[in-house]
Amino acid sequence: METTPQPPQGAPARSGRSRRLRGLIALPFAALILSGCTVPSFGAKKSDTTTGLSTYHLWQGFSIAAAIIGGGTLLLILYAVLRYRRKDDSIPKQSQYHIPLELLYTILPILIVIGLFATTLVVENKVVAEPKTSYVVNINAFQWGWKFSYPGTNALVVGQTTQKPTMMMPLGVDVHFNLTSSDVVHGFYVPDFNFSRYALPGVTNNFTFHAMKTGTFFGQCTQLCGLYHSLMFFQVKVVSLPEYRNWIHQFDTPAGAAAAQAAQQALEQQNATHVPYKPASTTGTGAAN
Ligand SMILES: [Cu+2]
Repeated sequence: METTPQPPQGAPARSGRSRRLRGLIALPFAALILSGCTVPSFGAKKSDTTTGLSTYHLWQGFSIAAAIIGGGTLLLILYAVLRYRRKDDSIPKQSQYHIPLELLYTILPILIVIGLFATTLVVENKVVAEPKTSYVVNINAFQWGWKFSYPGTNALVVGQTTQKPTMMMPLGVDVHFNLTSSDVVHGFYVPDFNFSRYALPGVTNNFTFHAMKTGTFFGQCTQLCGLYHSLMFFQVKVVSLPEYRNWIHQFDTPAGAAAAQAAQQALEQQNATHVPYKPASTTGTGAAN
């Protein structure tokens, strides 16, 4: 009698198991790809200021540490699950009270936390440091726009609702900023600088930028501050020191002074009436735009 070869018993169960195993191994990689995780930036921006770059490097360090620790933990779990899965009713060798191992998994996490804390402290101190500098910009946020003034000079830039004012700053030097708000809480955020800070009424927030690259960088308000919050944009333009000085001196000319005065008047009018600026008007932007 002719017989057809039969698959050995248990084969479908085994192939089902290996499919599950492959799925389990693929899962972390799929999560990595689907989360849009980019290496080596891990989704962050490489900043164009010295402090922003330090923040970026800190973020990279944290991401790499998390990947190593998370990956290692996952591998250990998978190893234990697969290697010691139930095969029969016997109890596998027990290895509790292994003092060196217990010391290792107690001390190692503590060292990791100390390392992360210490590096964070170093970077935070760098970000909030206020080195002495003669370059100062006052930033004032209001509903709904930005005013940039330069103490000791006539330079003034005001951008109201529907405008995008440009804050000028020089390249390669420390620039000190005093950030205030005239009315409610606003948020001063420049993504390319990895920097965000509240603009609070009645409080002056200080910080320093040291730009490493010329260019124009986008900024916006990040606190829901009222009706026209979504239009509270600005730009940061980093230029060479001579260019910056030239720009400041423009405001000493009659035309520059008149533009600055018009900007100031338009701002006062808006602050008094809370009526958004009409883009059809010709006043309000200062000589910078
Ligand atoms: Cu705002």
